[in-house]
Amino acid sequence: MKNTTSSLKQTTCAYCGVGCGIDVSVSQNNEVTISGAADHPANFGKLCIKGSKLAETITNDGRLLTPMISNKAVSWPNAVKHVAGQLNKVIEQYGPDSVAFYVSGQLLTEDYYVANKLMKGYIGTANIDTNSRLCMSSAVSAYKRAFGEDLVPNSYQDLDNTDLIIMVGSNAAWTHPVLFQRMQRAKALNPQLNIIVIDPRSTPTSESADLTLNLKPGSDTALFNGLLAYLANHKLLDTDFIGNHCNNFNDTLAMAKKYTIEYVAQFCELKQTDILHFYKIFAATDKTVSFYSQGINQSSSGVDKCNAIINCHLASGKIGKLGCGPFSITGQPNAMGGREVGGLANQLAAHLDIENCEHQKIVQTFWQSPKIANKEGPKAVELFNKIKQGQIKAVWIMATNPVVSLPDSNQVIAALKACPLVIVSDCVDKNDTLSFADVKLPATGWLEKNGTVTNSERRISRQRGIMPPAGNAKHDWQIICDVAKAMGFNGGFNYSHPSEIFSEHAALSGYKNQGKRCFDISPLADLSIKEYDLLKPIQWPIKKTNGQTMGTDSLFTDKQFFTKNKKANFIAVEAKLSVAQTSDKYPILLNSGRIRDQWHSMTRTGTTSSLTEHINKPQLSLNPIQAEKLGIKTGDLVTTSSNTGNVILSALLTDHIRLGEAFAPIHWNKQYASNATISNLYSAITDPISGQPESKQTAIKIRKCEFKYHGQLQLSSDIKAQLTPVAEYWLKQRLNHSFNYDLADNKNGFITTHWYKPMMGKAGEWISLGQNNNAKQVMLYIINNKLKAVLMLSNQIIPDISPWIDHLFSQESINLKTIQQLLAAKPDNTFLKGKLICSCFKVYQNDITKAVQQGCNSIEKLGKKLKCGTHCGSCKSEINNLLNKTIITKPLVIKEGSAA
Ligand SMILES: Nc1nc2c(c(=O)[nH]1)N[C@H]1C(S)=C(S)[C@@H](COP(=O)(O)OP(=O)(O)OC[C@H]3O[C@@H](n4cnc5c(=O)[nH]c(N)nc54)[C@H](O)[C@@H]3O)O[C@H]1N2
Ligand SMILES: Nc1nc2c(c(=O)[nH]1)N[C@H]1C(S)=C(S)[C@@H](COP(=O)(O)OP(=O)(O)OC[C@H]3O[C@@H](n4cnc5c(=O)[nH]c(N)nc54)[C@H](O)[C@@H]3O)O[C@H]1N2
Ligand code: SF4
Ligand SMILES: [Mo]
Repeated sequence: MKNTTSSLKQTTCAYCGVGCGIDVSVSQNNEVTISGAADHPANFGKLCIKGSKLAETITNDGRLLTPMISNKAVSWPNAVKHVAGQLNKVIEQYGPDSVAFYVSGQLLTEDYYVANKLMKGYIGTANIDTNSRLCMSSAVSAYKRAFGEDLVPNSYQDLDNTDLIIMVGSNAAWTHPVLFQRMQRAKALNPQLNIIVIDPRSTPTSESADLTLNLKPGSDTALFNGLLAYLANHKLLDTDFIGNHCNNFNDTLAMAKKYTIEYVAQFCELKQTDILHFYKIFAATDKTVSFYSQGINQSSSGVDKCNAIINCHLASGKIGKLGCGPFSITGQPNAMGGREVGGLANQLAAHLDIENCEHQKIVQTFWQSPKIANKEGPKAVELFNKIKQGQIKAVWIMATNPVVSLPDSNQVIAALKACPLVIVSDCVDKNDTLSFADVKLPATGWLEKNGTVTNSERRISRQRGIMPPAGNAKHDWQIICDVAKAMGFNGGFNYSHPSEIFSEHAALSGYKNQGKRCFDISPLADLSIKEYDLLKPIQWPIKKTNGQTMGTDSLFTDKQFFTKNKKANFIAVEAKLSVAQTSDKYPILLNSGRIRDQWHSMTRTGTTSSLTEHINKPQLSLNPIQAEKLGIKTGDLVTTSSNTGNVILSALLTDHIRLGEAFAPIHWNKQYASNATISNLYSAITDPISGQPESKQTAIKIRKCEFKYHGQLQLSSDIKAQLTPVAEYWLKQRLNHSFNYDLADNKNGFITTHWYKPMMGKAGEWISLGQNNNAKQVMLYIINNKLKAVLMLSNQIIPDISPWIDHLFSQESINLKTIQQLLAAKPDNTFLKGKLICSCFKVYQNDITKAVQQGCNSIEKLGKKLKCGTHCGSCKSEINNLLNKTIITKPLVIKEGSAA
């Protein structure tokens, strides 16, 4: 019988900066059902695979449910008293600069606002930085340089109304899937629309592109400087716009002049014809959006790269018009909200500047605060250096996992070990950063939290508290305010509802503004709790006209910018390659990034088998020619080392990677693997302006890693064992009915009684056949005819049959034939299906290839037959890839009257 729905509410996705609206219904027995919100303008009902599987990640298993001091549970009053007392003690003894907060684009705006207020207005220092430093800070600095304020000019509707999208350093097919699908729909409706992808790798995003430029890593500035020079040389500039609305054009062009096509071809390692093709299309297309992300931002010259792109939009007047503009896409769900409240160490609040006396006065007067920070604080990498050097003695980390995400994780660990007081607020009870926490504070998670987030197109949406907090978890804003009050700061933190914080944030944006700052949401300052609860998604800046509250979709339509003379700034930039360069010792350049179904350090997405199947291990993608020289085949374990550390990954040979390069995903960490934390390999090299780390390039060497003994242990998930593998190499994966551990070691007998522990005291038996003809030893553990564990040992890497074994764990009983198949490690043929492609409908590679052979020669036909790609669409580019092996892509279309 169906449960009657007790509530249906709209909230915003927990993951990426697209900011999709989600309708949530909770049945009377607390079953959560979700679907894309049809009326949310970010997604109009669509969700990607991560978003659509959110309900499966809602569980109290693995949640931090109570505050802990030195790993002992304590009450909230004791935890708050302890944290406040210790912070005050450190401040008293060493001054305000001895404490710091490291926060996150995954906090809500209300949480972020009070964290910033406490540090900058009450403790009185700017020692607060955020993981957005690793993500958006180069884009922020570039917008400020060009427009006078951190302003993303675009809206998603520009993607529906454009004729050219240039994807630079973005793998949106996997990282912003709902927007990518929107671009694909726009392309289907508008055959004029060209999509050009600029990325050293070929990616799922480039599968369906009209032109892909696999440039040399780090060389993007040269490509865009060359475009500026080309526009000037061919008299394709918008001279009116440049003359009337821009500063500093001549100096910028003078610097760009040397970037001839020949020079760019050599610098970027691209073909001259491809470059010319790109330049011609750009020049010929009025409506052009440049859509850029971490391939641009995460660089030691990331700010310059962003400005090189913006320069080309200014020079051609492709800005402030529908379907045009330099669109930096945000990563985290509330990266933009963090920018609004001033969560970075070099901002104040409400887009006000920290080292500007007038701005300091505005904020301090508004807050009525005892102090105001008046100089920039340390940026993320520097902040952790200061902790390591002992200048910062207490750090409070909220909603981020820096041991996994900051470069040079060994140094981050050293800093946390050296720090006398490490406080961590998180939703989960274990992650690599919590391992070093003196105090752990349980925070509410998605569906429990209540507040606002702002997406990539400046759209503020509500995340609504639909479920009660898990255990004793509290909202981040409450935890911060409780600590602030216990520190003695009574006046500024007496909020009883997040809407009060939002109102204050909105009022500050309008305070002494008079049109000087674009960020103004003051018409929302006096929303009642009810109005706040009902707030519909709205884009800032927000104005009140004739009693109507109105958002703004596109900026700069009046050609007015937020610099002193209201003109946009061209910025003269020189192309610089990454600081990290290969050498004889480290001959390969490693790139890092995301995979489709995992989110960052996997604290949520690693917990459901629906998301761990698509790519189930950390792989090092390598060019086959390179791999052959190193004697490496797909599936081999390889040790990958740089001058800062090493990891062990599974090799994947693919011609999508340039020679001399490699790619690894950022997600795996100590919770899931012995040694796969990619940030181990990256040095803490940063952009001199933004402080953003160069997280896309590091020099490595690779060698095949030969272990003498291999093992695979798969345990039924009802065996609640806390296994900490002891093998030299291990990898853990959550499947539907089991956990699977891949193991390898050089010591025989490395699988000691340790592995039998979960079974001890259980009334079952081990069945073993010794060595079978695959040189494997297989042992089964069976309780009352039900399979509970399978252990395989071999002197080679064991072929992965875990999906089949997982299926057997779900069976009521196991028969003799299956036992024999298991002991021979020979799965049913039906389980040899190749890679999972469509996670929504569980469609595997072999199903698709077979259907193509039977005549399904389009995504639509395949969708009809197998349903693949018909739900979230995140797998469409991979289906396309399988199809493309037989179908030739169509040539580029350049519109009539195109440039020379
Ligand atoms: N599935 C999934 N989606 C996510 C996230 C996630 O963890 N998982 N995280 C979210 C967050 S916080 C962010 S910031 C975004 C990031 O979104 P993206 O930036 O799209 O993702 P990345 O995979 O980090 O990197 C993008 C591309 O940059 C390319 N690149 C590397 N070096 C260069 C270069 O020198 N030049 C150019 N032009 N390209 C280069 C890489 O090859 C890669 O394909 O994703 C968001 N969405
Ligand atoms: N080499 C390399 N390094 C990178 C990148 C790269 O491309 N390459 N990308 C960088 C980028 S763009 C980013 S954004 C970072 C991401 O890196 P992180 O921010 O470190 O990664 P997450 O796993 O998202 O960590 C979020 C933590 O907050 C917890 N959490 C979630 N919601 C809440 C909440 O509401 N309250 C509290 N208190 N806790 C919460 C989660 O359980 C998790 O432990 O990684 C960066 N590092
Ligand atoms: S694109 Fe996917 S991850 Fe991003 S907000 Fe939408 S549903 Fe969530
Ligand atoms: Mo990010």
